[in-house]
Amino acid sequence: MSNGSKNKNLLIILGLVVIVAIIVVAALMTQKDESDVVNSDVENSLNVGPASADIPADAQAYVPTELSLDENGEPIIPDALIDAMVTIEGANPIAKNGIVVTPAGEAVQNDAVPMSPEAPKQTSSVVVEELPDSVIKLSVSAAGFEPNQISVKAGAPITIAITSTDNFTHVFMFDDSALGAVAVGVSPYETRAITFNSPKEAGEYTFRCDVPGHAGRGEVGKMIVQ
Ligand SMILES: [Cu+2]
Repeated sequence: MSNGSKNKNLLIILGLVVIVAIIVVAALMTQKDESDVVNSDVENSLNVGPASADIPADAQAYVPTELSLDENGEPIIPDALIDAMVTIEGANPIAKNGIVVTPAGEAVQNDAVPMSPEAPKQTSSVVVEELPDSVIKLSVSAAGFEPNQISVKAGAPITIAITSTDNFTHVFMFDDSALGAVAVGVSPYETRAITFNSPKEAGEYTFRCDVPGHAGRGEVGKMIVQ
């Protein structure tokens, strides 16, 4: 082989290497851009960091329900609902970056008016024995909450289920207004649940039963955020 054709082959190989490198870099950048858009969109409105690693392993794929349609009649799926998960049917979906969102794909507001569209919503009645392991299960009766202390990771998407274990209606609520929208009401012997992002700020968040007289007789507890 002459020196000339050796050099030519070398140039061709070098050229191929450069092209492959460009393709790889371009692909990586596109991927990064897409996830950045989703993160910043949803994060900004809630100020909660990305917590995809905190999505419970036993969550299931979320099937969007309340979607609007484009001019061709195709459903418009908001970015936040693409590959979203849900821990319990009827609870709020969790976007892939770990932010709990509304069925419209907006970040849930923990300080919204309870039951408003921006608030995390409680599920309808569920069977406590059928709930995934990752769900934090609290029972409440005239004797108080059991357990009356729970620990969660800051900013993580968490699901709390409340079960009334006596003949009373009970209403689970936090004392801090920053969590004022996180509310669950249960009829006697009923279980309902709610999914929301725990506060980003570590600390102790006390909760109570909001039915008059119930907190006074000991239906109180605390959530430790770490
Ligand atoms: Cu109560």
